[in-house]
Amino acid sequence: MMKAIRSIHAPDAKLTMAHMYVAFAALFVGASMGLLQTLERSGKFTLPFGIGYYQILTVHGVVLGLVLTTFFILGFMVAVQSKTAGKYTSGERKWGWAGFWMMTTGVITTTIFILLNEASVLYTFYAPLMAHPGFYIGLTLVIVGSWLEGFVIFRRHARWRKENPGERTPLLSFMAVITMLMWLIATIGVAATVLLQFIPWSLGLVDSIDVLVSRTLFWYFGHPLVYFWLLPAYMAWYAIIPKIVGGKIFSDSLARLSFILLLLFSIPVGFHHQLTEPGIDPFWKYMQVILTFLVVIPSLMTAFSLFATFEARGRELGGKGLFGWVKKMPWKDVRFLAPFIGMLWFIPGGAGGIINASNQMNQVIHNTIWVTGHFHLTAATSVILTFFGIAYWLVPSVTGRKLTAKMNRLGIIQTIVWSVGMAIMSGAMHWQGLLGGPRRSAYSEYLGNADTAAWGPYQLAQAVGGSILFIGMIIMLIIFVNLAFFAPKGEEEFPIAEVSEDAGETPKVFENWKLWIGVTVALILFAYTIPFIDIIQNAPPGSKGFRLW
Ligand code: HAS
Repeated sequence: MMKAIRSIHAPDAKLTMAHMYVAFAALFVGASMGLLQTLERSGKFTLPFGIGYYQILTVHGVVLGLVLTTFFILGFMVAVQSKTAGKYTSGERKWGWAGFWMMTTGVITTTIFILLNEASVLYTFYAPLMAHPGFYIGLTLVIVGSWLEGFVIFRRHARWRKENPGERTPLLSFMAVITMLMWLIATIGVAATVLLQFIPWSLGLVDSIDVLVSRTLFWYFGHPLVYFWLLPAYMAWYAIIPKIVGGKIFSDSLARLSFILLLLFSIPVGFHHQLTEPGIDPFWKYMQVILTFLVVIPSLMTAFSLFATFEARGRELGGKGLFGWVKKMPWKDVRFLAPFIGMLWFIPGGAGGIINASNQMNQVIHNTIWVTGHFHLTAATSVILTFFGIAYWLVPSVTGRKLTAKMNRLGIIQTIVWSVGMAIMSGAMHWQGLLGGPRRSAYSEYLGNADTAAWGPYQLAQAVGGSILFIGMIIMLIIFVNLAFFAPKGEEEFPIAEVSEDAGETPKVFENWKLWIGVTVALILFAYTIPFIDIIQNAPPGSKGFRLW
């Protein structure tokens, strides 16, 4: 029998895998709820045992949007940092575990109150809906736990710099720092609203809440939240996929620059989720829309850089003509196929984002199920297919097992099933949204009305797509369990690409953290200070709220 050879230090691998177990358990719970939602909305199915639609929608959003993503990302960061910067000290690892357990305790606490139907407030927990204090306290634990892990990532990077003075830091380690920095700065907003507004209010210490302040603080966090999901996918696209296709990173500088731009511009743009809200000066909405369009630039840079990598490699292998290189890509390797299909879906997904950000068009799609269609393409396809693509090699690589040809084949089937399911579901959501179909609405309470009957076919299509996605989720779980526990022992590559010889020197300024954090803070202060003072000074009387418990 082959010996198990782990690609990273064994105790670091255990910490990584602990995150992966929670992430994939979350996938099971969350995606099952998703199926139930589409079935309920089709009008052909009634939820059993008095379970409410908004209850399962809350489980779905919290467990997939906050738990699966955060745990997967932190597990991936822990592994990447250990691989590229070197193993952690036992002290660092202890803090990592402390963060992990704090997050896990938070998840359990939050889940209990959602399951008790005392926190059916959806993942955005908009006031004046009031959940049980346990829901908010659980979320706080998740955030503080993630901060601890973030500091471990920072410390390992800083230690590498001390150990290698004057050298360019490993690209993936640098990217992990940006990702966690963005998370840290963004979560200050949600921590502020939860600690200063929601917890005192739900405990009855104060009797009302300022709704606009809470929504503004939430979206200050909410937009960078989606980039926190995206950046790890970009890490794989920039620095891992080139190795899988046998090529090189097109440019180290370009990759670092696009991560810095994402850090700068992804936080001061939260108002683009609040374009229809009264109480925010239109001038500041306009400013934040401009900043939103600036954040599109690094994504376009990413698209061009990836094209360049693929094309250069394809031509090296003899691909001729404009698209001859496409044929030379390793289509039968799921480590490439899954993230590549994710990239393809990001083209319409990103275009949808640009539509959303355009003020006039936002008036058409806001609060319609178009938005749900948008984030199922971006988050639930581009990002998640890339996460699956990472899991196919990461899990066996850190556990000392092999990605077998059989699991590779199953992964290819998974990618196709997921894409077909999502094309049907998300396509129907976009279409129904354009016709004015509302998001977050139950058939039993709204969609079943006589005047909404015309939406029936779209809702049915969503149920068909949702059922196909459910099958995709089950296939993914089979692969995960196989790779984590049953795949043959051996050695699986942890693919990290080298930078092309043709790429220029990376300017030192990219590693000047004081500068980039300073500019980030300045931009946030510019985009938020005046409108925030305005919101507080002109606030209407606080809302008493609707207690759900
Ligand atoms: Fe978004 C709402 C604007 C990107 C997620 N978004 C949401 C919500 C979520 C979400 C979850 O301005 C709902 C929140 C809620 O519950 O209310 N979004 C944008 C913009 C972008 C964008 C401008 N969103 C994302 C990403 C997400 C995500 C990424 C998750 C991961 N979004 C909005 C707005 C709203 C919104 C408004 C509020 C709507 C409302 O009114 O409620 C941009 O960042 C998109 C830029 C992307 C591109 C695409 C680049 C393409 C690439 C792939 C290249 C492909 C290759 C392969 C190389 C410009 C990088 C090619 C090979 C071949 C052979 C062809």
